[in-house]
Parts: sequence; C-alpha cells; structure tokens
Amino acid sequence: MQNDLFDNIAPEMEELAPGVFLFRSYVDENVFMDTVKSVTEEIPFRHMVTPGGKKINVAGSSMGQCGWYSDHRGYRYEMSNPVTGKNWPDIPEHIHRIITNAAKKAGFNNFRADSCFINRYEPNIRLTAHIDQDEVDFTQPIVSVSLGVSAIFQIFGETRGGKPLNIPLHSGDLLIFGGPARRLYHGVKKLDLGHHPLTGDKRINLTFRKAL
Ligand code: MD3
Ligand code: FE
Repeated sequence: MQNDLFDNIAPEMEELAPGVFLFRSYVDENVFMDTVKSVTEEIPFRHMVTPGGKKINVAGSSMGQCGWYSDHRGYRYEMSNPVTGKNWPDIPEHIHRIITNAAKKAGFNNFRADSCFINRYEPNIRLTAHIDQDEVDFTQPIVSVSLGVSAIFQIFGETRGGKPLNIPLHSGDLLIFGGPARRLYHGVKKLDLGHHPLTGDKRINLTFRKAL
C-alpha cells in the first residue's frame, strides 16, 4: 500500500450524506462570537412560543433583512422585530464573505443569506426533530456555525422515525445542508453539562438562510 505523507491531514470539507457538508474547525470562533454579542445586546435571546402556545426551549435572536419568528399567529420570517418595530441588525459583510465562500466550496454558487437565526442552548435543552420549511426557495442551502459547548446533531430521514445519523458539532464547526438534505428531519440532542471559555455552559448556533 502506498504510504502518502499527507494521508493524515484532515480534509477541509467532508460530505457526510448527499447534500450534507461538514467543515471541521472552519471558523474563527471569536469573530462569530463578537457578532453574536453585538446582535444580542440589541435583541436579547428570547423564548418564542409555537402557534400552539408551547414555549420554545431554545432561545433565539436574529440578524439580516428578515428574522425567523413564531407566536400564536404562526411560524414566519418578519422584516422587522415585532417586539420593537425596528429592523433586525445587518449581517456584517466580513461574515457574509465567510459564509458565501463556504457555500461555494460545497457547490452552491449563488448563496447569499438574507437572514441569520441565532439559537442559544442551555444545559439539558434539546431541539426536537423538525424540518425548516418557512423559507421560499428550497434549492438554497442553510449554512450553520456552532460555538461553545459541543452537542450531538441528529439527521433523521424524510420521517421523524428510525435511527438518526449522529454528528457531534464542536465550537468552530460549519455545516451546510443543501439539495436533498434540505428536506430531512433533524434535531439536536439534549445539551450535556459542559464548559467552554467562549460561552460558559451554553451552546450557540447560527443558521444562515436565504428565506425570501
Ligand atoms: C437540515 N439548528 O435552527 S443547525 C435550526 O444546531 C436548526 O442549532 C440546529 O436545526 C442547531 O433550524 C441544527 C444545521 C441545520 C440547520 C437547518 C437545516 C440543518 C438543517 C435545515 C434543513 C435541514
Ligand atoms: Fe432546523
């Protein structure tokens, strides 16, 4: 067998399933955390409610042209923050460049996010299996960046049942969901008690979307 000197160098990007691209330790965590801090100083993380009146356990905030929002009136993207009536803060251009460039590497050549939903997980909080279907164009991918405490991300199939593919996500990892993967059920397992210098006992996830 040929012994290649570079065999032990991890690839920048790995396709885990059709349309699922994982980039390990891809982003500078501090750069993304600075943006999260400035957005959530203006729009603190809050627990929205489902149309059925249940509290959403993962707390959220948004930046971009529009922001994901949920209350008794339904799940949707709002052009301004319903709590304050003000626009959501812009996605900084240096963040756009990183996200758009990663999307290109996965073959999505015209991706530019118009929304970023920021999720905050506390210990013991999980995200139940769901499909993101409030965006208009399903040919556009979703790009996710994880910060802080690690979590197990789960990909189910076209239904909620069955054995999921379990993917541990660590601080700085970037994950792209596109093509067929865009319509799969997915969730996040209950967050273990842990500690990360950037976020304490929490996990933060940013999902960049083209919603409009
Ligand atoms: C697969 N967030 O915000 S990110 C979500 O880690 C969400 O916080 C998870 O699921 C988290 O909706 C997973 C990766 C992700 C995001 C959107 C998807 C995977 C996706 C949309 C469709 C399919
Ligand atoms: Fe999702």
